[in-house]
Amino acid sequence: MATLTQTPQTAPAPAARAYPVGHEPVHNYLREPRPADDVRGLARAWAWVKSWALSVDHKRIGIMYLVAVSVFFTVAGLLALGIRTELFFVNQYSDTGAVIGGNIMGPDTYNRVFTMHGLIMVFLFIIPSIPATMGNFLLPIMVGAKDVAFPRLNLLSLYVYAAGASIALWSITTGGVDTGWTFYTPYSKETGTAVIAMALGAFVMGFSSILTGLNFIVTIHKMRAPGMTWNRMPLFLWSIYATSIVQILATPVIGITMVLLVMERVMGIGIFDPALGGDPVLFQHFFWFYSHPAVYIMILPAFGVISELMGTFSRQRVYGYRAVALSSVAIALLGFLVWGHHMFTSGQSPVSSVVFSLITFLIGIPSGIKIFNWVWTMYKGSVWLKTPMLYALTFLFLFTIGGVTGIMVGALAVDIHLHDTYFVVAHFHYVMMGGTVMAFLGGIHYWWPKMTGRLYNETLGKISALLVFLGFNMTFFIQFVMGSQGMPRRYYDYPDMPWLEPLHQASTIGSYVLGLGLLVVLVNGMLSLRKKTPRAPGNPWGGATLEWTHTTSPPDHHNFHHTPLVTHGPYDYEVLFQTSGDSQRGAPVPIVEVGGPQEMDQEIDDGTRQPDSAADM
Ligand code: HEM
Ligand SMILES: [Cu+2]
Repeated sequence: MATLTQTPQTAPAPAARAYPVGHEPVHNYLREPRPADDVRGLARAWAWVKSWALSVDHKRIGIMYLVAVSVFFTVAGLLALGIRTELFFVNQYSDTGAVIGGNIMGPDTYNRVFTMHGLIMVFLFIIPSIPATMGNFLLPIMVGAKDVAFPRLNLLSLYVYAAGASIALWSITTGGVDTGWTFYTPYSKETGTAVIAMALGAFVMGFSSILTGLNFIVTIHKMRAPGMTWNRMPLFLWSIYATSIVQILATPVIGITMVLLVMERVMGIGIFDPALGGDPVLFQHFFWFYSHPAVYIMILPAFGVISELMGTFSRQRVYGYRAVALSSVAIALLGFLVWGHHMFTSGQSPVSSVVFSLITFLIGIPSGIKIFNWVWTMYKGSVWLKTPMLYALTFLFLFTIGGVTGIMVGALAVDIHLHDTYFVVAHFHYVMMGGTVMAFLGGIHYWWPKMTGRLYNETLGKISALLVFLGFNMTFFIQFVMGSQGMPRRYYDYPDMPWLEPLHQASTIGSYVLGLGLLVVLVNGMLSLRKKTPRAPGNPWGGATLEWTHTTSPPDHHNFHHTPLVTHGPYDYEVLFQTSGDSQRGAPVPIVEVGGPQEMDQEIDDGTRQPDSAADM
């Protein structure tokens, strides 16, 4: 054939090349750097491990976090199924009061199980979830940079997180913790369980959170590509920015609180123990002064993900860009002033309770601004119901319920009744799982082709979204009902309220449906990594932010071949793409040159260029 005899003279002229000479994409971050070809066997495996474990590439660090948080999510999820299974039946008691049926674990084990569930979900999964995985992977690309400002510090954050997580997990081997994830004194001072190890684990992980926040703030301030003004930053970056502020300002407080708790236990310094002149309620102030802002560390990144999804899948400029961006910052700041709403029943002065209740209501305003803008974006655009958008819609539905019930428990008089019941459990699951986890799942599906270079199966994706939606509501909506009827949280049995049994059973069945949905997500991800799965084009959804318009899937080791020049906003779809109806949506055509070789973008966007190395990835 002619190609066999082709000579260099017949190769395309340099002007027509996709990449300028010397800038061809030789690296795919998943494959490169990799061991030299002559390294074989165990040495090769070791070299491969090292190439990941010592990598300062923000993308590889993001993937390593993704693996870690997924493992912890699975572990904590299995513990949750344990909790739900225990509550399936009311226990039966013999005449002597011994439990003779209806339970799978005793009260002490139950206390440990829900505590470990909460601690792992909060500190090991949800706080790092979106910032550490998608934040790390995408933030440098979205600002048009090669990496974060301090790549080595970024790797250090990963190791500090791993060290903290190991200390926390080690505490399980020495009996676990039974205080609830809130570590309230005086019980946390008295209990014989492994509070010290767990507190130290949380302390260490805090440094990881602080260092990551610092890195992101500096990156956003100093490394934006030419033309990437503040008003052109994707909303995901605004939300990560706001999150980072909270991480830096609030995390030291939980750190010092954990240290004080340890000192109280070890040395009896008398700060929380009234017998020594301390005050147990002071602990609650310290704890919530961090942990209410921390709920914004959990939800703000989710807001960012949802903004990206709303824009891309409505093919519409996100309405009220500035309001959406600045409301994240407003929430971050207001979030520092409401911690006392967790303490309405603690005996704090009624005046403070009223003030905390009032400020709590104010948070509803910036949150509402976001919801309205997203809904308006969909209304003005035309919604494309792909899996990520299904999760975004689920988010919108569930987070709204979570937010409104937040206002309900934020109302002083109502909360006196609902405090420490399943109503609160339902509320925070609607915001944390219905909000953050749905955004996490939506984001993972949206950026999966970018991260892995592979397309997941859309049908399986939709099935998973449906199961998760149904399972979630079945599990948790019922808990609002049970809570308002007085079912207390953190109880392993409900002998005085046998009429709740059918509701508990429905909730438990719901949790299995939810678990099944999440299993489908996992299976779908695994299947997509098989060799025969189709390769993802550079921009399968027609996104307009830099990770879609200017990088391959998966991105090159250095992200870009040229620093991009940004001449448009992140959602200027009409400037960037000509689309002619729905059928064209998957294959947008860029019409302006925004820096970097035009041909490169063209090839990436129409999917004709495949990552050179994907075949043997
Ligand atoms: C946006 C994300 C949110 C997250 C992640 C979140 C998370 C949580 C968590 C984990 C708890 C339970 C604390 C515990 O274990 O005792 C809780 C309780 C509470 N939340 Fe939220 N929340 C969010 C939003 C809101 C909003 C928007 C409001 C009000 C405007 C609110 C008001 C409350 C109140 C008053 C309580 C205490 C209820 C009680 O213990 O009696 N939350 N939230
Ligand atoms: Cu709060």
